[in-house]
Amino acid sequence: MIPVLDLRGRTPGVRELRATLPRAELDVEAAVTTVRPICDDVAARGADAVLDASERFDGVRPTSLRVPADVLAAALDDLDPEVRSALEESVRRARIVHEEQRRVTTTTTVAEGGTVTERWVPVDRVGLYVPGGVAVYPSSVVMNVVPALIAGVGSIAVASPPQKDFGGWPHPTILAACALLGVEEVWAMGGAQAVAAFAHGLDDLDPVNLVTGPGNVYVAAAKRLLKGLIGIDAEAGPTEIAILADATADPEHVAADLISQAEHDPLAAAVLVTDSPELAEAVAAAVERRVATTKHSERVTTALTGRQSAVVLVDSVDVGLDVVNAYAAEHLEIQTADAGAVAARVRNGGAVFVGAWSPVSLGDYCAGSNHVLPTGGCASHSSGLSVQSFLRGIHVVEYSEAALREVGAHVVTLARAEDLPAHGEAVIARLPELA
Ligand code: HSO
Ligand code: ZN
Repeated sequence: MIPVLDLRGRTPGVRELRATLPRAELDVEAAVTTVRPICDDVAARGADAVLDASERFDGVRPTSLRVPADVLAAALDDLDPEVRSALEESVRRARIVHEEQRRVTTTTTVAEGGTVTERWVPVDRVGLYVPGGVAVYPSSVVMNVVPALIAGVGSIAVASPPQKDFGGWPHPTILAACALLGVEEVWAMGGAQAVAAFAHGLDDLDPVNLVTGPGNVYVAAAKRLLKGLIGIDAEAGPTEIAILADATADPEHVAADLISQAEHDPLAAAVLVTDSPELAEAVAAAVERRVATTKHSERVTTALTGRQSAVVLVDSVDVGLDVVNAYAAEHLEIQTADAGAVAARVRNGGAVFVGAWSPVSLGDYCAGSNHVLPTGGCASHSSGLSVQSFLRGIHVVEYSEAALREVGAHVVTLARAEDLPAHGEAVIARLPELA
């Protein structure tokens, strides 16, 4: 079922691997063309434009864009107690991990009387996007809100698409998760129109400084279009799982984990990299069997048979490491002998799951790690969502007269070298002896 890519007998370099390894092709640029008029319309007509777009794309026109407080409270009251307690545990663990990401202000004395302080300042206001299309993700509320709260963001707004089956409000579990976390500002809006509303503001919605959270290609396109006016975390693409496994891996675990992420999206990518043809065969058989009975069988089959998924056969775990490092998966599992040592050699991966007992779905919900992660190979240069995503590091420079005098001549020299003499004159105005 999963296409096979046989790299045995070869040790391809990064460039070749990038060209050969399967990857979902997401045409964000084409989607930008689609969303541009929607975003412009929101900028021009505000809430009416958002409501029109909701009607068109979500098939429902919510009675108000802002979710009323009593609807939020009722969602939490009605939440299944078991789901509530699982969400609470998810929040508790995420808090433990993200608390450790707090940044402290540091002051460095560069020269006597000359200091540079780095102050970490949260953005004033964020818009958190929580998808609600193919699936609804209350867990993504946790993964966005927890780091924003710990970063100290003063104003948090959440947007999630209106659902026609729930009176035009976002999915009740999403509302309940917001209420659980103390988020009072929730908007029934999705897609590009939600990102545009966050960016431009509406009559009763203050524009935000930063939009984070995963979404479909139209959300990614709106983020690309409006980046600059707002900050963004990333242009999230379809989810990806890569598993580096050897003969010691349990094929049932490997198959279950590949399917778990394929379940997200027909475009989701599942890639098994192994030096064991026997394991590859056993996994293929287990996948076949499991797919037949899994709930979202059709979606999973499309994902696993798509050109973005593959079983990659390699000669050794070492070559396998080259492959997974070149691929830079959103999620990477290491299911090999001595998994910890192999994982330590991973350079590129949004999150790495080590050994037999750390499936990706643990990380999706309850490991304490964040599940908003770089996709599409972006793990080679970017990190997942964290407290840091909501902070800016501001350098505060304070030099005394003596400290400026000590280095002033160098400033004047460099200013002249760049043919920017007025830069030097700003120093000379203070220290005429440097003229
Ligand atoms: N695997 C997804 C996150 C998620 N899974 C939410 C289940 N719910 C992207 O990391
Ligand atoms: Zn998932």
